[in-house]
Amino acid sequence: MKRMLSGIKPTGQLHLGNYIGALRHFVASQDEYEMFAFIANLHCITVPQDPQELQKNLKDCVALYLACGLNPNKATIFLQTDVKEHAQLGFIMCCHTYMGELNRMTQFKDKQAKGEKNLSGGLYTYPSLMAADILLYSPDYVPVGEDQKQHVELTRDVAERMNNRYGQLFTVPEPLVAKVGARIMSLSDPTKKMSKSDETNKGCIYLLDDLKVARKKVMSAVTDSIGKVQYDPENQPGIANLMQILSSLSNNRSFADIEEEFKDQGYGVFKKAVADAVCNQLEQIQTRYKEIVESNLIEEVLTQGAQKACLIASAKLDQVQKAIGMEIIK
Ligand code: AQP
Repeated sequence: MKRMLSGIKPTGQLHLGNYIGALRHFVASQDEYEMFAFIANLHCITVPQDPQELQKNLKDCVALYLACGLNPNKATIFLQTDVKEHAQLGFIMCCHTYMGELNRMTQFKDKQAKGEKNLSGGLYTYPSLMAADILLYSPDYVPVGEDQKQHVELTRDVAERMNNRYGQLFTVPEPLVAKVGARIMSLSDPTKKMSKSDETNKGCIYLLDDLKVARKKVMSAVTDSIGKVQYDPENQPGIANLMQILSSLSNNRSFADIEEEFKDQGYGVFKKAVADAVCNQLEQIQTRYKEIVESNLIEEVLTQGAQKACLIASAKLDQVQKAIGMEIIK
């Protein structure tokens, strides 16, 4: 069975972009692949966090993994810091990543360009830690949204560099980026990605949003004055984004099919259909979420997941350290 790994950093509440671009693919893949899904709590602290809020977001993230359909009997679900090897291999990876490579990473550059002050060293070197997160488990595939593809490509480069230098250490993974839904845009500004760090909250639908609030966000989504439901991301980015959302939430329905259904309808009717699809999905997730947070499932799943992940990660770290010549006793 081929292996797949992915993670989410709950720097805030998970949103529809995380679900469409990443989570639903984890769920769809768990029967066909050996799936590893982790919660990237080290990555969370690359930006300032309120401790109580972080705790809540981490627990919610596990609950949402499960509520969205990840099955702990099929997928290994764990917290990054429960497997200490991530931080240790992360440092080794950092020592094999060039500063020129880190300078090219767009996520860091974007934050810098926005003029954000006091960016941390952890944020700058986070792609090296991400390489460690991936390579510890030798996955064949890493399903990600468009924004993370560059980081998986860096992971491939560092893996190949180390394989050339020390002998075959790492499986070089492939990023898997879906054709539709890999970059869900903000509803209030469809030229920007839907993000946890949305300052206004209006453009981002959180998976735990009240259904009325979510519906209102869709109904107020920025569109255009063309008045035709058609897939034209360049001239109609708002409508194209809503079409991506509707397609992703309705069994990857084709754009042609959506255009046909709404060809003689106004944007109001189309937005209502998108809002119905979004609220339907959120309702299912939230019902299951409520049951999970009232049970002991979160602790059980994380304990079981960490045990399995630790075995694999410690063997890989040992192999790497031996190959580099770092170990004496083992
Ligand atoms: N808008 C999006 N559309 C499609 N996929 C997305 N992903 C994130 N946003 C979108 C994918 O979700 C997975 C987990 O991402 P993450 O939460 O670890 O990091 P991120 O991409 O930095 O997410 P945010 O919401 O933009 O966080 P902040 O605001 O903290 O920077 C990844 O596979 C990602 O591609």
